[in-house]
Amino acid sequence: MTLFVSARPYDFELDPSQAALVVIDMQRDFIEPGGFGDTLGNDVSRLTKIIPTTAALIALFRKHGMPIVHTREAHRPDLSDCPPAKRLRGKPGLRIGDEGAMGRILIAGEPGNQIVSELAPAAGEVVIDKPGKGMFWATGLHEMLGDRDVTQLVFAGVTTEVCVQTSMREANDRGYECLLIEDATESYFPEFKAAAIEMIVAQGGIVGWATPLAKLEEAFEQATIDG
Ligand code: C5J
Repeated sequence: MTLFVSARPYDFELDPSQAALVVIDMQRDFIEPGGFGDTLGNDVSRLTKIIPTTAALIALFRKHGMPIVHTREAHRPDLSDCPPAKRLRGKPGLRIGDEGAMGRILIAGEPGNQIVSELAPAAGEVVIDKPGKGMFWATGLHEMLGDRDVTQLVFAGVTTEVCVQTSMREANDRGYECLLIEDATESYFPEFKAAAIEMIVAQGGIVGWATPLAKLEEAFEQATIDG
């Protein structure tokens, strides 16, 4: 069955038997006050606003029994997977690995590294700890998706122009068709979100497609009506 999802730059032809949802880095470190995003001087309330849309998107995939992957930007406690070039960049109040309000910043297993409770992974859903911005670097995710015959990825999460866009570009290079749900992704900088989406859909969808959640829901409803 193919679902025709109204999207930019043109309809996305979704095959539910070959698609997975990827929810990028909806972790407390980026979204809640006191986390890494906050210590970098960002207004984290912008990111909190997409939690309901992202929850509805997750619910849609669960309802249709489709696979869901959650990622977290996470480093090992000994920081052996965090190059100094990443840890030492900028002049943040706290660096990766430092003790923050929710435990050590961006360290696997710490309270701040957990996915926000509203979007908590369910049993059987894949959770990937990624040391990079992109979801394929040092994670084994490509092989895992291959084992499940996934060829299409629907994207949500934060931040649009950093980990989401990097992951979409990596996915595009690996042959996946990628659809970004525009109201289930956010940036600390509205202009960067808008520009990232334009870059993704430009030139005939050089990286992929983009659409609001309502259009994806409509496509599922239409398929139900058509039987
Ligand atoms: C950042 C991310 N912004 N998940 N990480 O450092 O986008």
